[in-house]
Amino acid sequence: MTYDVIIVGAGSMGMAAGYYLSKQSKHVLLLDSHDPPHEQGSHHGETRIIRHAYGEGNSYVPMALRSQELWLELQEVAKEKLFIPTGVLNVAQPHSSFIKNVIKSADFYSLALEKLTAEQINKKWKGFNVSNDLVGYFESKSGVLFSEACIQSYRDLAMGNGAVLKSNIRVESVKINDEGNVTVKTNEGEYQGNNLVLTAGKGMNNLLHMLKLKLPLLPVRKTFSWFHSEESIYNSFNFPAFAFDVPTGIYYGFPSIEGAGVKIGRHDSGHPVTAGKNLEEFGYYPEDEEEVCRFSEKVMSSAMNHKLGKTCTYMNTPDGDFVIDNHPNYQNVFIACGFSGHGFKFSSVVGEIISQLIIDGKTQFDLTPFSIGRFN
Ligand code: PYC
Repeated sequence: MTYDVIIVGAGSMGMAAGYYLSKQSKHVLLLDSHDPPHEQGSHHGETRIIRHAYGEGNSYVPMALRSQELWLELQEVAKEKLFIPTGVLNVAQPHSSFIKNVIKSADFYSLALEKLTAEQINKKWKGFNVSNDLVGYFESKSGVLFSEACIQSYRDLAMGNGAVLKSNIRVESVKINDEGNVTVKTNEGEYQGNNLVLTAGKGMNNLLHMLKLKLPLLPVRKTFSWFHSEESIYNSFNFPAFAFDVPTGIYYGFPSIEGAGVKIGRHDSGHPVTAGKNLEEFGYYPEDEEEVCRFSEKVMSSAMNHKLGKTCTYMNTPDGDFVIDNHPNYQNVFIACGFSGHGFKFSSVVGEIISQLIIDGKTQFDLTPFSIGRFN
């Protein structure tokens, strides 16, 4: 049989695409090298931030707003708790380009944003002890997504719509013939399709190589940590998610959700991953723990001890912007990758966009910033 769409990589973007395509009666095959949601890619660790006013640039805001709508819709349909409106506090020195973009994008799209001095931040949330050189911008409507639960919800609904998922499968080759027919050969057999979606996260360089395309995607090992924290101060009803662009690095974090403890990670830096090699486990590099501990000592008012750390992978592009485009030689091959550590919040809208491109041949979103051609 021939599937309407074969999706290689059923993590955040792929599973969402599988859902939106199957919802419109497309016959979809999803292939994944693990059994999503899982801990081998970029979607684990329980939580992700969704921000609307966007430090990475204005062009992301329409997609962030549509993503938020889709997450709320998914939450309704799946009857699962997928989002909590903790608000997100953005903090930086006033000259930071990240914070300037937060302000600019909020102005441009009329998003509610509350400006706070360091003193006001420390008064509003007694868990912070932010220094006077920093300013904050608080967005109350944004918050925290439960990443694995989001993927599980998409998975359950897509399966209910008739999508087929083959987990723990290895793709050995991908071929497109002169008529545009897609053949994906795996360790469990061959599959045929009319369209191909490649959303395989850290597996993308290998897959793109099979289709003779090279993109500047750099897999980087990242870490994040949970801290023992005072629940009465840091619980998700009283404390926001946050993003700090400070001289020592870019850090993000989450309130303690149901007693899990505050979670903190460093967004910039990290160690490039060697193809085919497993990530070194958390703690291999002294900075895995040291950097987040130093950050928490500097900005939190209450002492926190490190509790648990995990690793994950970012697929970084040179400019930090995503890749969402067709393969230059095959109009029926759709590529979404290079999410550079800030993609999860957009996975709902990216899934919808892929379904629009396949079914309608167009989308209302401007994908120019995410084109493959920008690397030429
Ligand atoms: O984009 O907000 C974000 C984020 C949080 C953690 C990694 N990225």
